[in-house]
Amino acid sequence: MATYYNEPSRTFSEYLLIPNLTTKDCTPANVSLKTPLVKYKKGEKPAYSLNIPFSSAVMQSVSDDKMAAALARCGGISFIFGSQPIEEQANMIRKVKSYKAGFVVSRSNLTPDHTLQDILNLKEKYAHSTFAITHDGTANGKLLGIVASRDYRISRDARDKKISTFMTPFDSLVYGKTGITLSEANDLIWEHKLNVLPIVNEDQCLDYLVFRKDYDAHKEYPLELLDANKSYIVGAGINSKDYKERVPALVEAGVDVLVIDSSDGYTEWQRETIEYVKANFDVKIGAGNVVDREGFLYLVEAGADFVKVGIGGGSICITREQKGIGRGQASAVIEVAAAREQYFNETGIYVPICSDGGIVHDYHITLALSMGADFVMMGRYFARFDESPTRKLKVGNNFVKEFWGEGSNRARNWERYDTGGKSGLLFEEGVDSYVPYAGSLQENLDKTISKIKSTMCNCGSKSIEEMQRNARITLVSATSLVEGGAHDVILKESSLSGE
Ligand code: RVP
Repeated sequence: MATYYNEPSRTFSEYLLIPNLTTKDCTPANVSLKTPLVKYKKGEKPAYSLNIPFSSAVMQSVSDDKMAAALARCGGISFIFGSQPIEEQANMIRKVKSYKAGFVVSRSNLTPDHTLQDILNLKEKYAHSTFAITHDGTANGKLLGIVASRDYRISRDARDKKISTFMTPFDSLVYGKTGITLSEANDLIWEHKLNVLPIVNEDQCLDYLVFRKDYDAHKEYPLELLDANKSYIVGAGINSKDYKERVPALVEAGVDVLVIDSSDGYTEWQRETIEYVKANFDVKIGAGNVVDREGFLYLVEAGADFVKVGIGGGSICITREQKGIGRGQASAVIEVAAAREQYFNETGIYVPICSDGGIVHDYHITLALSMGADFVMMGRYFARFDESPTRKLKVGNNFVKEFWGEGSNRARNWERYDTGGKSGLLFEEGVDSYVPYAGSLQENLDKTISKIKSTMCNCGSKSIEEMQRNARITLVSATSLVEGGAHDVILKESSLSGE
């Protein structure tokens, strides 16, 4: 006979937090959102932590290199989508790693024999205005000069004028030596009123460029998520089919953390994938998605460094309608968090869990964290921003961004939904949609984070761990939900336009 769960499974909207005593030192400025990303032993520190509990979804319409750099700069992590050719995904990883806070691998390079026209072509293609001139035109060749906009006059100079005749030659350049710190580089920039400082090694080969504007930006992002080399930390999605080819390429490109991206992770395919990665590479790997204790323990015993929770709750996901599998996101997180707690008590190993999908309001994030999630993964939330990879369009009077599911025909990410057997699936599990355009990532993150911190203060908690320990969470009835919004008033126009 089938097993029945007599309690209905629930979503975040069915719960509220009850405030605890707020002590005077419990202010948003004193709240830390630092959270573990990968498993660790009691008393030790995790190899990777996030400075904000946010990750962006493993989706074509959400997480490319641009999103990954922008989110790492704010303290979170992106998992670059795996539903693309291996080399393209590896290239995205390389791009993120080369963003290196403050130190940039030069992206526009030419030789002295190139011409002004070549400069103009590159300028149009990449919108860069500083060009490194190296002996072989590569980013790490011997540095022979720099060309900036002030070195030529588009109105007067012939397009075939050789770069060697108008570049600032190496002998006239102020440069830093490899190993210089960012603040020393900045001192040189200020002393000599430079816009860019090349960093060269003892053979005069170019290592990096340090731009004045990047140094300023670096100071503005105190939560940046960096590795030991001061490059951004980046994740990547993999599947349980081509991992033997994909993982080596991603590791070679410098990926920090992998995640097996699947709508149902409680499978032998995932166990084999984790075991292969653990046996062959020194790279962290998360797995999922699961919605119960059994699925969690299975993946943890296989070696997963974190576990992703959630089936069918994603905004573009129709898995529940199509296949009838899934569970309310809140119930799934609550059960998996309890299993994690028990596992920790028994083994002393803490395995972070990620609540994936179904975040609609900012307070859902706070609830997910209170219920035991260490971080959340979001698709729709990030898809709305300038930094997401999709087109911004005007529909009617509103700007929107495109957003499609990995299980939609458009993404064709059948590996994510494959349950073995024939390749290619017969039905979709996701839709193609628009989301309202919301501006820049940072602006929106700042607002969301202020709300989370403010709620945590209401609940008397200065860290996510304290919140998980102290939170008091109540179910709400359907009628009290109505009471929670504006009600029994006639709203003015200005209030109607808010989100
Ligand atoms: P949301 O944040 O609600 O937009 O959900 C994003 C999540 O939805 C993803 O991280 C993934 O788990 C899931 N997803 C992605 N594509 C699809 C689909 O096509 N069904 N679902």
